[in-house]
Amino acid sequence: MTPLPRLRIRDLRVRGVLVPLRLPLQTSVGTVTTAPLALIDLFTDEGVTGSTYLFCYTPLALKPVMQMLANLLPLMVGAAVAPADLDRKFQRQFRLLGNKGVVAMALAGLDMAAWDALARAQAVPLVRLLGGTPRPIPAYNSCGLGIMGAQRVAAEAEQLARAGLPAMKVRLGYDDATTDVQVVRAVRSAVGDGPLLMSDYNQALSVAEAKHRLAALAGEGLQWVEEPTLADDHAGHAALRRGSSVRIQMGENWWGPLEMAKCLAEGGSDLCMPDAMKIGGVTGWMRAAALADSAGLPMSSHLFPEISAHLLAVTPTCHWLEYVDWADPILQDTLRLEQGHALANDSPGTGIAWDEDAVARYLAP
Ligand code: SMN
Ligand code: MG
Repeated sequence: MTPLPRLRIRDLRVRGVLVPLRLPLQTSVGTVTTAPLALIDLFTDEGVTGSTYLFCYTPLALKPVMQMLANLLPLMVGAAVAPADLDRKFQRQFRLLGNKGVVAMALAGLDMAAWDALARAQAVPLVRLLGGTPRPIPAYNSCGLGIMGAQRVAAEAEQLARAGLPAMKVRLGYDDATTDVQVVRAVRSAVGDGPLLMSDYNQALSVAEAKHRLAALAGEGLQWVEEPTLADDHAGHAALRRGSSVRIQMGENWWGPLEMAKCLAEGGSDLCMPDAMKIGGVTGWMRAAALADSAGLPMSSHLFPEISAHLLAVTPTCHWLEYVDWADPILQDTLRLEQGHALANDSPGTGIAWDEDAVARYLAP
């Protein structure tokens, strides 16, 4: 057998794009109309390239993330493409500054690109490198259904239902509990009894108000309610859980597995949904998956559907993949959806490859 190549980091290319959303999304705390993505290509001496993107939430964060990645390059040129080693090195490097925000995003991007390169070097999809096989993961539709009033949400829900996924997520946080309930009912009557409904408050409520709204939503058959109050208020969410029959879903704002562990230790969530970027890339995800497994918590993904399809396939308590089409316009191949499920690609790596014409079209100024 020919020995596997040992990859060394040669260079990094980072490009910023602003990709318009097909369905703009108004949450309780701001509107997303374009996806500000930092596209990363990690080049190796051996000619293998690892690629990934970072979702920067706001165009204001795009340049700082790109600059941080550029700043990291001299620290790693010539280093082995070894994600655990890079993680150890950079955790130490940023102990004083702290590993959140722009720093954590950049490091997660390097981690995901490194894992992509390793899988490509072995000519296997990431899921196989991680010890699994591509398998169908239940997927819910998270495109659209923003805060826009019962009538418009219901019309959009009807449109989404035709896309064929078995579930969808409604954004809540209207002026009062009655309107939240009206919106959920309007969606339910638009899509019929089939599709399951998730919901999301994006941290909009005080604990007292959240208690009131959870009680109002109790009979509406929601799969979960995301982040009713501030994401790092674990005690607040624990209190809400005790009084609610609706499951609380947390995780998209955990910066690394340690924050997840703290939330779980305080009883802050019924379910969990780490974000592949904020949790620390593939390396962080695998550690989070072990925590969810040991706590018996169903684990879903947040954004990043392409890489999450690989990660969820090796997650012991795999629950739902959050499907968004936000990166689709700049990708050569988009995530496969079949019979209500997402399926990781069976080609080498994560399956992320740029549509260069589209990248040129959406390049950030
Ligand atoms: C969300 C994530 C990213 C941008 C806007 C809204 C939302 C989700 O919290 O869970 O999809
Ligand atoms: Mg959310």
